[in-house]
Amino acid sequence: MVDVEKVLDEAGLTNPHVRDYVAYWAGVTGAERVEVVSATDDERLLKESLEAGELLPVTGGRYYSRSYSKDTARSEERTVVATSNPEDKGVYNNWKPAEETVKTLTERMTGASKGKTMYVIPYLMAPVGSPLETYAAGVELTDSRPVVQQMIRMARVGIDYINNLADPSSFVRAVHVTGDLPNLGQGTDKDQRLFATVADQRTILHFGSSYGGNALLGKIAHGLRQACYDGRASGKFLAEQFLLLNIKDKETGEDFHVVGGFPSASGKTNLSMTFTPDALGDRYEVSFYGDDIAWIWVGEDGKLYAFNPENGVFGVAKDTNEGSNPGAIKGIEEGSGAIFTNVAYNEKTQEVWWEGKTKHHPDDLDGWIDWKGEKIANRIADELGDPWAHPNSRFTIPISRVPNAAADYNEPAGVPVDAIIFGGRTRDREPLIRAIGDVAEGVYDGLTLGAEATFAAEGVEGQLRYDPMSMRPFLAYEEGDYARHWLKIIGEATDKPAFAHVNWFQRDPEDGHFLWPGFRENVRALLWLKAFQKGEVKGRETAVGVIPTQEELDLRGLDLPQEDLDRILNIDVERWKQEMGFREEHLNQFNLPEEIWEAHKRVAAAIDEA
Ligand code: GTP
Ligand code: SPV
Ligand code: MN
Repeated sequence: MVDVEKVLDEAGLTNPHVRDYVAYWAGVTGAERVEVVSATDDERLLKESLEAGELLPVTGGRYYSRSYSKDTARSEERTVVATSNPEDKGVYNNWKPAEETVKTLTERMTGASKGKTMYVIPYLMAPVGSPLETYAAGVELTDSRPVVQQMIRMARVGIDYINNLADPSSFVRAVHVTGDLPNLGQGTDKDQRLFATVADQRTILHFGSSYGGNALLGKIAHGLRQACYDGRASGKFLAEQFLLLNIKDKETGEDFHVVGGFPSASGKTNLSMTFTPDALGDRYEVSFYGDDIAWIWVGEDGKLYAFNPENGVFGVAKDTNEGSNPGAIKGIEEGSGAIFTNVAYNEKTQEVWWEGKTKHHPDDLDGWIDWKGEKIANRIADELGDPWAHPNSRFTIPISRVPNAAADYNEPAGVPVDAIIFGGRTRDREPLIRAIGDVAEGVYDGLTLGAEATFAAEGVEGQLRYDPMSMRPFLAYEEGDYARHWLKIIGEATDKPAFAHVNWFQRDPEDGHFLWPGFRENVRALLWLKAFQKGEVKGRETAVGVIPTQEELDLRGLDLPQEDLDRILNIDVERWKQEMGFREEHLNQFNLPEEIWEAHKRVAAAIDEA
C-alpha cells in the first residue's frame, strides 16, 4: 500500500479536505504510487512518456500520441448527470440518481488502477482572483500520464490553487480511471464506460476512456457540466460552450467583445483564432480569449462580463492549414510543445500530417503510420485516400502560444460582453447574419440553435439536430429551468448585449459550394453587427431579425457572385415556415417559461405575415 500521507506531506499539499479525498480514491482504485503534479513537472513527465513510448517525438520539441482506436471522442450516450433531485432530469442530460451512480462507478473503479501511478492534478478553471474563483478549483486524479500533460496545457495546474482556498472544502472532486480499454465493450450493450458528473456533490467520476473531454476533467466535465449546475445553484453565472474574442478598432480604440455558441465542430476555434481579412487593412485586430468555454456573469456595475476558464486550446486538427487557421499553424510550430493526438505520424522524419493540412497527402509514403498506428505503405492503392488522421484528431497548446491571444486573457475581472452570437452548420435558410433586438427572442434563438444532422439517412431533410445554446451534451439540469436562468442573468444586466445569429455554411442548392468564403472573412459580418449596435447602419428588417444590406457589409477585396450574395442576405420564407413547425416540436419537450413561448409566437406570426 502506498503511503499517501507521506507523499502529500512531501509535496506540501496541506488542504485537509483534498488530503482525505486523495487518500480515499487511492484506496478505491488500488494505485501503486501517488504523485502530486504541477505545471513545472511538464518537462520531466514528457521525458518519462517518451521513454515509455506513450508519446512519440515530433520535430522541434513537439509530441504525438494515439488513443485506443475505440476511444477517439466524447461518448454522449455514456455520459450522465447525476443528482439527488429528480427535478434536474432534462431531455438531454441523461439524468440519473446520485446514489446508484456513485455506487456503480465506485465498483468499476475498485482496483482498476492496480500497478499504476495515480497523479493528483490540482487545478483552477478561472484566471486567478476572479469573482467566480470559488467555483473554479478542482483536483483531478488520473491514472494516465498523457492526461496530465494535456491538463497542464489546458488548465492552470499547481498546488497553490487548492492549498489556499477561502473555503478549503470547495473544490471539484474529479476522478478519472482509464480502465482496461480493449475490454470495455465500447458501443455494445455491455459497454462498461460511464462518465458521470454528480453535480450536487461537485464530484466527477469518469471511467473507461483516456481521450479528450472524457478524460481531461477540468475542461468540459467541470468547466461546462459542473459549472452549468453551479451557475444556476448559486444564481450567479452562466457556463456555456462559447468562444470569446475581441475586435479592436485601432483607429478609435473601441473594443467589441463577442461570445459565441456554435455546436461542436462548427467553427469556434477557427473564429476565435482568426486574423482580419487582408483587404480591410490593419484597422481592426481580432484577439483571442477562448475557443470552447465562457463563464458569464453580471458585474457590480451591471454590465455582463465573461472569461474563459481554460488555459489552452484543444483544437480540431482536420482542415487546419495556413489558409483556414494561420493562428493555429503558428501556435503549433516548432518549439511550441504542442501535443498532436490521433493524426498521422512519420516514424522516420517525425513529422505529422492530417487531412487538409496540405491539399494532398505526402507522396512519399515511407515511414508514415495512420491514426491507428498502421503503416500507410501497407495499404492497398484503393485505400490510400482513406483518412490518415482521425476526423476528431486534435492539437493541444496553451493559450500563451496563440499568436493573437489577448493581452488581458488572464485578467480576473473578465471582459465586458458586447454581443452574444449563435451559429450552426445550416445549408439553407439561415442568412449570413441577423441581429435580434429583444432579449427573450435572443434567448429563444439560442434555444433553437442546431446543426445539420450528419446522419442524413436518419434525419428528416432540412431538420436540424437541435443543440440549445450549443450546450446539448453539457446541460446539467432541465432545459426550462436553464431558459429561466438565462433570462434571469441577462435580465439583471443593465447594459444588454446585442444578440445575433450567424451562418458561414450556406450552400448553393445545385452544386453545393459554400456561398460565403468563411474563415477570416467572417469578421466582416461581426463588424456589421458592431456598426448596427452603435446605430451606424440600419440594416433591413425581416421577420427573423435585421439583416445587413449589401452596401452596409464591407465587401472590399471580395469578388462574390451576386446570386450568392442575394441568397445569404435574404430569408427563405417557405423554409422558415417549415422550420417553425420543427421548432414547436423541439420546444414542446421542455417546461419553458412563458416569455420563450411568446418570443416563439411573435417570430411565427411575423413569418406568417412575410
Ligand atoms: P469543438 O472543439 O469540437 O467544440 O469544435 P469547434 O466549434 O471549435 O470547431 P472548429 O473551429 O474546430 O471547426 C470545425 C470545422 O469547421 C473545421 O473543419 C473547420 O475547417 C470548419 N470551419 C470553421 N470555420 C469555417 C468557415 O467559416 N467556413 C467553412 N466552410 N468551414 C469552417
Ligand atoms: C467538443 O467536443 O466539443 C470539444 C472536444 O471541445 S472535447 O473536449 O472532447 O469535448
Ligand atoms: Mn467544444
